[in-house]
Amino acid sequence: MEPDTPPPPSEHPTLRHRDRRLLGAAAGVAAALVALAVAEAVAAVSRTFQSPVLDVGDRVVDAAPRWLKDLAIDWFGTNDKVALLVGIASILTAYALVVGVVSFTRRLPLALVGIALFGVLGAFASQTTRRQAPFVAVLPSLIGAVAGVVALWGLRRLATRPAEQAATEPASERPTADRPARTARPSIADLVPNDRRRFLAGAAAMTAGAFVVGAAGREARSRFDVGRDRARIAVPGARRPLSPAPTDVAAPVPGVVPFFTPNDGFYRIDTALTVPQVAVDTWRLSVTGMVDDPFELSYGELIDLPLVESDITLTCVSNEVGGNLVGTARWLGVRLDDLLRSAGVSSDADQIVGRSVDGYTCGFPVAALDGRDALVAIGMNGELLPLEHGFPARLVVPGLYGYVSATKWLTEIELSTFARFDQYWVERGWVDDAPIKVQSRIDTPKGLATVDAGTVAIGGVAWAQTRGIGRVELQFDDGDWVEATLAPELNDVTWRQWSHDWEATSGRHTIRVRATETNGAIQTEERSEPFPSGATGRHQIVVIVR
Ligand SMILES: Nc1nc2c(c(=O)[nH]1)N[C@H]1C(S)=C(S)[C@@H](COP(=O)(O)O)O[C@H]1N2
Ligand SMILES: [Mo]
Repeated sequence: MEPDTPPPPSEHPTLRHRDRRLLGAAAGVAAALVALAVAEAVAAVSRTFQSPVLDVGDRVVDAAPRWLKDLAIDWFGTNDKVALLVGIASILTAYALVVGVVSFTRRLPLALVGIALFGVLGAFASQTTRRQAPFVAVLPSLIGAVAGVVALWGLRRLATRPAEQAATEPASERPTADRPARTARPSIADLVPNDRRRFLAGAAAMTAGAFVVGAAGREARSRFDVGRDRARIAVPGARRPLSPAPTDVAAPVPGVVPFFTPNDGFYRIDTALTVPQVAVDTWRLSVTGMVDDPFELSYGELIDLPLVESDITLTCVSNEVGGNLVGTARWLGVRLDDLLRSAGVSSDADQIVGRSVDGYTCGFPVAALDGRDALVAIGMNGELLPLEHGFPARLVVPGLYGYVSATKWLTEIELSTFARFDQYWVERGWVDDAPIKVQSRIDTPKGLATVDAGTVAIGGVAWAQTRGIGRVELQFDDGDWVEATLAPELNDVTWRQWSHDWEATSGRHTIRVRATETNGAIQTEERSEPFPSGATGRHQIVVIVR
């Protein structure tokens, strides 16, 4: 056959079904990327906007049942947020593939409705997140969806022979009695190889453009990052500074955690997918609710109040026996009782609610303000609060699990009652009064470690904030409990470190630890899950001595 001969009409190279599906899938993904990129770019326009992906992610976090959250933490640990975003990306991709295939094999309008629906979902998420977003927050989703619709429609056009071309077709293609006229509307069946090249070029250009625009949007949004603001603010001094802690509060055994947990190693637990960026110039802390004189403070006014320092061990209720969702810091802040005294708390109020800029809430008894150093903290271990730990201000209440007390990115303290208001985790079944339970942990040796026979240094931490640790004991295999050596107590709201020299004989040994509070209460051996009020049970490890 001569190369230039056009194919006979009967072999006109229409697109086979499989190819349509492939091109449709590619078009779907390209259009989805365009939609997401445009949404990111729009989200970069204003601080009040948010990436729709993150909005949807926040919704998923809030709506996920507890077993799913537990599973996510089990599988992914503190990477659970990354896992969630990867999950959302996978679902988005699958959805885009389906929409694309539908647009190339079935009805284009159906596919366009599919994209529009996705925009509506994003808009819905933006309106129902905890941080009461203004109505304009729907714009990134909606404009992104429009861009996606246009992109998919355009790609379909590129893959389809324009209708006018039908008129200029060779006579052999004109309708005859036995070959009915094609519909005037361009049909996917008309795709010719030349168009396929244009289609692929279009899809590739859209994909590349989406990455550029999306990355530029993310980059532009970073101008709202407050890390630089924070770096410019000097750490204010305390009216009541603490002297440096004595060094002997740390157990003299390598392998035990440092007494003060470094900020960058401090556990982080929150429901925020991205760290809230709170600009100090517009931030306000208000004291509201059942008080005589509600008031509001700017950041400057807050840090000008008398500041105190206090060493406090913070603990997460989700900490498993032996876990590390616990850390100690020297906090700098305003005493909450001082702050509330100036507002005049109603005698009917029994709950102090802390509200975060991201809508998170905690709540704890007014009765917890019994003289302990409950703080509106602005500093941590000699620095301003790190962004992850609640910059510009957070609550820290000694003796209560973080979820009821330690609101980060704090913006409102509301006096209320337990009857009237359930905070974030109480709505999800956790208890509303959550004192920290006594716990102890073996830090060294590590479980399943192999050690040499002879003297083995064992060490760890124990905590019972507000009651204090009076004794720590160890049990080797099924022997008698032996007392470990306690490092001096710094105060009764920090953990206490302990150590013990063990004469290890070869073989496989189980080591258990238990703590006793200064009031005589012994840590129970009864195992219970963190839900709904904190784990109980004793930490034990197995070591191999050779
Ligand atoms: N805004 C906000 N504050 C929050 C949380 C949260 O999800 N959002 N989590 C709480 C929980 S469950 C704990 S244990 C502590 C953890 O504080 P950290 O991340 O600084 O260690 O913060 C508390 N404050
Ligand atoms: Mo927590």
